[in-house]
Amino acid sequence: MELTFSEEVQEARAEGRPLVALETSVVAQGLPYPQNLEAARACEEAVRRAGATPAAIAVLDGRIHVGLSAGEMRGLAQPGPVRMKVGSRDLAVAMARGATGGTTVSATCEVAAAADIHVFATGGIGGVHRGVEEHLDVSQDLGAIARFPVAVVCAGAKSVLDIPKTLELLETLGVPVLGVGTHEFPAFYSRTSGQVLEHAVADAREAAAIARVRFGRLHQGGLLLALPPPEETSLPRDEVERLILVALSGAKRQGVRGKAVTPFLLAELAARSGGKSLVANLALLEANARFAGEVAVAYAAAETAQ
Ligand code: PSU
Ligand code: MN
Repeated sequence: MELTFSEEVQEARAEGRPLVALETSVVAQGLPYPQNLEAARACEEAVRRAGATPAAIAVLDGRIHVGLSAGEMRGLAQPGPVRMKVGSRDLAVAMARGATGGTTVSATCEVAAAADIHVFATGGIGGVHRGVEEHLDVSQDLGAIARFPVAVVCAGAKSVLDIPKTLELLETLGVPVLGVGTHEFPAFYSRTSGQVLEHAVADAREAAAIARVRFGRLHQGGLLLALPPPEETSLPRDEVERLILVALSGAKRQGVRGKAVTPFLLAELAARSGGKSLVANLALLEANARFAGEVAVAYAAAETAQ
């Protein structure tokens, strides 16, 4: 894969220092300006404080970038020309047409693996949407996580999705889902979902050790590290559920379909929660980035030890 590395990422690679991939669909589609830019910067800083190097991934003018300069990130975040939402299946179109866009979890996993980056921080993954029996909407994120050897740190999945079915499909695809300090799968804004996980890890070291075995010794695909969102800014489940029901009925009424569904629901939730969902979202993104940084450091240390 043809990749364009930022100077910072290039140096980290040359010195064998730990890297953390970051997605940018959250910047281009998931959050409003200027919170999207603040979130991107906070995530990059959190990764650095943990001792790793951030590698935000995006497609700029048809080239796949691994690591963005401050100006490039601002360009993606600022309102202006429509930015493409680039999933794995959109990569070829975006490149051939010289397009610019933010990469989703699926494309970010694929690019990270090609860049030999094995840890990736996002907010929440895509998954099986509610009402799947009618519209068959299942995010390509799940297949990509299964396929590419990347540990994806997330705050679980938003309950705009069907969380039990999402977990079932992850099992079908053979993706380990590890709770971080908990046996309960988190629901993004809320710390609980009612879904119990078989396996939990206590800390970044334990997570990195499992990732090492899976990628280095077994040559298997990705895994999910589910970190509950920070307590202070998390929202009660019933409050989120009420907002989601309104957002979902809005999507149905307006006939929103395909890749437009997730950005539509996210914007509706932000608008209807009076900013509380945004505060929660920023806090969990940063927490995930910090933990991913710690995992990347531990992963690199385990490599040296082997
Ligand atoms: N979930 C969130 N915030 C997000 C996304 C998902 O809580 O910003 C973004 C991610 O980039 C994810 C993508 O990979 O949406 C999934 O889109 P879809 O459901 O269309 O596959
Ligand atoms: Mn979809």
